[in-house]
Amino acid sequence: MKAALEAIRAAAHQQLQQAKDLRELDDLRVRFLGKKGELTAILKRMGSLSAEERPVIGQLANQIRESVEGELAARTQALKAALQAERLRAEAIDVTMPGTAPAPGRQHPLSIVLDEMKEIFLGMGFDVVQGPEVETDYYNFEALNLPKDHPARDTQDTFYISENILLRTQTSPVQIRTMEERKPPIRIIAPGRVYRSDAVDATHSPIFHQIEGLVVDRGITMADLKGCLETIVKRLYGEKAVVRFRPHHFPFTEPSAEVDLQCFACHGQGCRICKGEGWIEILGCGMVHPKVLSICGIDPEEYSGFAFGIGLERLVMGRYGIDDMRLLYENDVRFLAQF
Ligand code: 2NM
Repeated sequence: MKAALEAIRAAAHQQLQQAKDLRELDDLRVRFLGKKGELTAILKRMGSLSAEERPVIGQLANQIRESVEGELAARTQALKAALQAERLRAEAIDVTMPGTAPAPGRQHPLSIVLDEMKEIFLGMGFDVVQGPEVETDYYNFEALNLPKDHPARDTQDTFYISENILLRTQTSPVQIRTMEERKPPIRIIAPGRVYRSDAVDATHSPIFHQIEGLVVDRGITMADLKGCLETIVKRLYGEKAVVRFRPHHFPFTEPSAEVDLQCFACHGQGCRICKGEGWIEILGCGMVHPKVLSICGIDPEEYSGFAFGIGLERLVMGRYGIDDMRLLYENDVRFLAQF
């Protein structure tokens, strides 16, 4: 019996050392220490022993049980530690690896040029004002001296929401609202989105941007208009920029003019960029019509003013050599990343 017990001790020791995982260890625990295990089987046969042998074998059996239990606990501990170490190794994060940098966003070319324009006008004492994009017929047309049958009112050009509500076709309604609210002197620009029912092509979009300006005070003349606009064009295009004022007609200004920039590529000779004209139209302007001033509650006998409107898209396209307006709205990052 003693030999059988020693054999169990040796077998248990050898197999515990060889066990490769926790399941194998548990199988060994059942096999050696369990109720139907090998050690229990031997202890059951103790009844057959003599009174002298019984305590000796009993003590040895207990010793072996304790030693197997101890070794089992130690091996379990060791295997758990190895498993944990392996998991930590597998899940380890190398904090010294370079991160994936998020691509920084960039300013849209329309915003770059608009910000530059605002900076120029703020420096000349203008306020930047905003107004609604959904307007009434009154502010978009009526107050601007556009008679009911004027072609610019045609539904082909204007997005109507109802008979009297529409998407503004220029930012002039902002200037009407400002003249109603403020007393002269007024010096404002109204930049913003405007809407016209145009088909999309390389030079047209139903949504585009305008910067309109307005100056109202005592004694404002056409000379103020010319000086102000020449200054702005030179700030934008450089001191060498050459401009000309060409008579035009707008219902809301009298007299009215369009301003052309001499083509920087051919200096007025005519080339592909200016389509053979030698000049590129950049803005419309004029002295605010006395009727418009009256409508806004400003006495045209006491005050006069000038106004102008610049298309932002055309400015941006000229600046960066962009030949298709659609590029400005498609938001293709390969395009936008270039500015
Ligand atoms: C332009 C051209 C000429 C203009 C006029 C006014 C207002 F409200 F004062 F009457 N605002 N903007 C104006 C004048 C706009 O855009 C090409």
